[in-house]
Amino acid sequence: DNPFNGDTELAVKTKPKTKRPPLYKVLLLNDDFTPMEFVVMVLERFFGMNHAQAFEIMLTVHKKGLAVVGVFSYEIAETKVQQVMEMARQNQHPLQCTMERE
Ligand code: NFA
Repeated sequence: DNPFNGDTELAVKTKPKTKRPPLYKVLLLNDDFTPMEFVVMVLERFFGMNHAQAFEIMLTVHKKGLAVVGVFSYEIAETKVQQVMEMARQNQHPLQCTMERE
């Protein structure tokens, strides 16, 4: 009857599929034993921070218990965590570094 029926029903929208890869926060955790200067060195070496930035983030971890030290793709975040954990292990510090999906 209605010649326009086919045009008025079910206009389903599809999303343009431009999905970004998920990002991961790398977290550094405080402890009572790892020397402050060691943490600063780790932040300089593996997270490209200058000394002032590294000191500031180290103090945040020290005071708040943890801090995000960077946001990366899964593979890069995983590598950073491994590098920090290996450096801590070699120096017998209990420093902990983890990652979580943003
Ligand atoms: N809390 C440690 C100390 O007083 C320093 C520290 C900072 C350790 C950040 C781990 C992470 N020596």
